Amino acid sequence: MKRLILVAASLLFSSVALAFHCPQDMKKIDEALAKNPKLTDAQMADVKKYRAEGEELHKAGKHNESIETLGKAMKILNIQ
Ligand SMILES: [Cu+2]
Repeated sequence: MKRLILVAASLLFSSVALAFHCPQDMKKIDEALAKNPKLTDAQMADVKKYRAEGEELHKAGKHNESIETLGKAMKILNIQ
C-alpha cells in the first residue's frame, strides 16, 4: 500500500514537472525570437508554427507532445 502511494505520488510529481516544462520552453523560444535570429522565412514560419502548436498541446494537457513540438522549434533556433 505504501509503495502504491509512492508510485502515485511520483507519477503526479513527474506530470507536474512536465506541465512546467512547456512554458519554460516557450519562454526560451520567445526570448530567442526577440533577438531577431538569422533565419530564413521558411525557418521562421516553422518556428512560429511549432511554437503555436506547442502552446495548444500544452493547454490540451498533452505535455509530452508539446515538449516534442517545441523541441523542433528550439532545434531550428539552436537552443539546447
Ligand atoms: Cu505542458
